[in-house]
Amino acid sequence: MKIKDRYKQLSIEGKRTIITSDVHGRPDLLKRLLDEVKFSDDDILIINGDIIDKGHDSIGALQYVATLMDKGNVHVLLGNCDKIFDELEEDFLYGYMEYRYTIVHEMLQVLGKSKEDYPSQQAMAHDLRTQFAHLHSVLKDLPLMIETESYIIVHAGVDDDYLETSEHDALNMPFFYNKGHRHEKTVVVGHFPACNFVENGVYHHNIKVHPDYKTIAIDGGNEVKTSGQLNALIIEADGQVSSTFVDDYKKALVIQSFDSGVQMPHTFTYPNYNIDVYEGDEYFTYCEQQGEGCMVKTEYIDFEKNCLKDDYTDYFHKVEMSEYVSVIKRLNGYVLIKKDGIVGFVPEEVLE
Ligand SMILES: [Mn+2]
Repeated sequence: MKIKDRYKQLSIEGKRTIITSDVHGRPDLLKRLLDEVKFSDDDILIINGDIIDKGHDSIGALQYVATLMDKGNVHVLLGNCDKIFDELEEDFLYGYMEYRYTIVHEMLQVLGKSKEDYPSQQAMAHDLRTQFAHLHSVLKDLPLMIETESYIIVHAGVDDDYLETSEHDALNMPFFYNKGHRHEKTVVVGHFPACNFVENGVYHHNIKVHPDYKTIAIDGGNEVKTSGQLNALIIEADGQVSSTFVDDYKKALVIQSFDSGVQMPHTFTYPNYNIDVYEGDEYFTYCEQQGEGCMVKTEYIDFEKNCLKDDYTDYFHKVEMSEYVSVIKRLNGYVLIKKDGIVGFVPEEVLE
């Protein structure tokens, strides 16, 4: 299967168009996102793959997306995670299910069964496909790409000869944003969280528009990254582009202004977790990566493996008294927050 075997041409000219991706079992966030952008019947919505898995409600996400698709102005693309109904017999499935929460877990729960209740994996696959045919049918014939007047929309990436791109590459290509391409049209991809492409040492999950290539990465790392979010790319009827996002972190009131002054922030993201670990205390430890030094919050360090446990930024936010910020994680003496979409620390005493 190649893109040329299953793609869709769509005219969006003169229409406001919303593009999102990587909903990952969060119909609640998708609903909030559509409220946030004031999605209406006059707009076009494109969901760029990965409706299911990782989040807690893949079945709900599929059902919600199915009702949206009935509207006629909603177009859904296939993502690699949405292929799971075709992978029920695969050897890797049970191993994958050990570390990822999937729609298979949910379907088994609905049936009140566990995988051990079946005589074989084949028997389970057959039962799930029969009992949940209505869910499978939502995903079965989704296109691999949507092409508009000015955009190519695909879950992970395209080759230069884009119609010849294999299904596997269209759904799995990992670093397309940095790879570049030769297309006249702008390529919009999800799949690989945009935060992994670090610019100026800043860690954020907002949509990234490549400065040199006509590529836009829209995956906000929802359900994948500790501080992730669900993004929307908004293309106005006149072609103007903007973006917004929703997340569900709790807000906290700033009770003391804080400013750590000028900084040159460092951010380390997956898969670049190896570090050299030097001196530190219970709060921060001095570390280096390829000669670049920075202070790492000590809880983030795996001292046995000399690596980070998660994406890390050493940025400190400037905050003003009586504003609200989103709390990602409370750590020893400091809190990881999100402000204006950017992730960074503040001392714990500045928050209520
Ligand atoms: Mn994906």
